[in-house]
Amino acid sequence: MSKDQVYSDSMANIADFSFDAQVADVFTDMIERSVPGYRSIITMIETLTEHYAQPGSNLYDLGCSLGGATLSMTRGIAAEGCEIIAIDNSAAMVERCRKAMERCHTCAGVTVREGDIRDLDIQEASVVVLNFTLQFIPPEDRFRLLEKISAGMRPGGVLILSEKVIFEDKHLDELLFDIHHDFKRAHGYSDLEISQKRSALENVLIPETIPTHRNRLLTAGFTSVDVWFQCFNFMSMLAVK
Ligand code: GEK
Repeated sequence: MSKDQVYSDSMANIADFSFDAQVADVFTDMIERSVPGYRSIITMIETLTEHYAQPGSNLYDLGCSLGGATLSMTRGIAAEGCEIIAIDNSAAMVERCRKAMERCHTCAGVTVREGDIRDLDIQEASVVVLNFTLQFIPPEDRFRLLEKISAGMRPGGVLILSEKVIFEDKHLDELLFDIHHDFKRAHGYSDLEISQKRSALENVLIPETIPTHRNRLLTAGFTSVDVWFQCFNFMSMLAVK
């Protein structure tokens, strides 16, 4: 696995973060050292897929990056006749994700598409994964996207929504922000790397509170919504149709 050193040298100007080839080349190392609980969520997506995938249905990995969640979904499917659609709008990610799927023995039913998840047609879905992707969608587009996902889901299907979050309680918000900083330092990032990456993400990754996510999912048409995993200021929710 190539080591993430994208922000290790001092930069005069810090451009907005983008999922380009430089990021795609080190993405697995970057996300594992930056997102507390990422590996646990990826592992549990296999178990959740086994539980929720319905025969003859579609499964979607929206913002698939290199296909980490897609691979877990392929391992979890026990139902017959399922298809997986993995989509990302970064050409660099899609190219590498396609290569990973070619090397994988459980991935025959996977189609990898390059495109914007806001334009994707979603139908007959039993499992939809938004694993740290919604936070990169402009806030004004989030409700419409979730409503479209809900409308394209079968009853009893599930959306797995993982996000970085903020907290209404100011003390807790600052505490978990600092602890996340400590997590990154403990995983080998310098203070310079942490602060330069934070500046690059400032206008690109917009986190929201857990109640904001919960209320919007309920309004978008999901019937049962709650957090199933949380580690510091990173969490994952299940939203059942
Ligand atoms: C994982 N789910 O490893 N349309 C399609 N893709 C998009 C869009 C969009 N509008 N906006 C952003 N992306 C993955 C990790 S990373 C999370 C997801 C992170 C894509 C973007 O190109 C990137 O690959 C992904 O969403 C977000 O389980 O880096 O924190």
